[in-house]
Amino acid sequence: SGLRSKLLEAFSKADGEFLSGQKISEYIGCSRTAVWKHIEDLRKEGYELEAVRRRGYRITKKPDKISSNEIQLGLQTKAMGRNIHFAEEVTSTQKIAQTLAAEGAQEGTIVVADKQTNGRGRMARTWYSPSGTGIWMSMIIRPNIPINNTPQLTLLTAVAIVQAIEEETTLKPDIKWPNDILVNGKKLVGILTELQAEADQVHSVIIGTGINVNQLEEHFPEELRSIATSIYIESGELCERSKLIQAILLKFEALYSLYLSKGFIPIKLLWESYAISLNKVIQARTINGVIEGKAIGIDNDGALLIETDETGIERIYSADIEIKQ
Ligand code: BTX
Repeated sequence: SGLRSKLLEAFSKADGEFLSGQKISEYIGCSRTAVWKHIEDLRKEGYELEAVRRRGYRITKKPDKISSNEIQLGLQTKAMGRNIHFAEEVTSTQKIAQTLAAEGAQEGTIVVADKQTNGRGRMARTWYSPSGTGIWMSMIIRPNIPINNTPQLTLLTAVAIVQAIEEETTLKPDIKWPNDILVNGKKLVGILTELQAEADQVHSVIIGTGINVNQLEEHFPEELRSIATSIYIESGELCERSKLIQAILLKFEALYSLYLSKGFIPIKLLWESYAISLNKVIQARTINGVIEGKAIGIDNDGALLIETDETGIERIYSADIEIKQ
């Protein structure tokens, strides 16, 4: 609205100095109460404002905007992210990518949204995807691989994301099999891999990644605060989402081309170097029950190998794991 841009203009002129409520109300021509309401609206949009009695307000942090242009400008990939579908708000980027993939979208097409109203995790769980702070992205790829190998792509994606985060921030994230990226034991990233296939022929793989970037602790709902974290919470520094997306696409493209030419082994070695769950006693909750034992590695499919006291070595393809020691 006009008032909103006048308010932002006033702050921009103040150049980081405090602006009193009185000054603001004169500048934009509204009451002090209306000023207060506009300030609250700015906060909801992701602005951070410091309020000091008798001095007024100043903006300490602006929201990080994301758009197709921003992702495209400076992107160094050949195919990944060369076709961008961006929307401010969607139900789920996975759902849109599914439709695009079925309609024949080219490999490397990405769907990015600023906010998801129905972000999905595995097994019908929800993924909290508020606006202004995270990366909610789905990538469409069309590898010529057997269906059984698709879990490898989840591991490959995890490596690409960790490498990109290491490049763009001061963090050193860990990977927890199969799809979590953690910092200090809390979830920073979730990956959801889905596929469209027929018989043993993969038509497309849709890799969804959810990354908490600039959230503050209080931005997370209560029930997530003890398990979720963001780049900002962990590093104390804001991270530009479009830059991080570009880095992820570039790392992904390099690893994916390595994978297509040399197979899973080089990816597996990289993955193992970031994994925290290996050589630890873990408890895996699968659809068929709970398995407890030592995680000894992943096999060439990407399955987790667990050595148990009772049954020897078990291979699991999908589970939630908890590290015991
Ligand atoms: P998951 O099933 O491994 O994890 C889901 C669980 O993670 C939830 O049940 C909740 O406990 C926790 N959680 C929910 N939201 C968050 C969050 N923002 N940060 C940390 N923990 C959270 C992981 O599933 C796969 C998530 C993929 C999300 C992407 S976003 C783009 C794409 N579109 C879409 O709908 N999903 C994917």
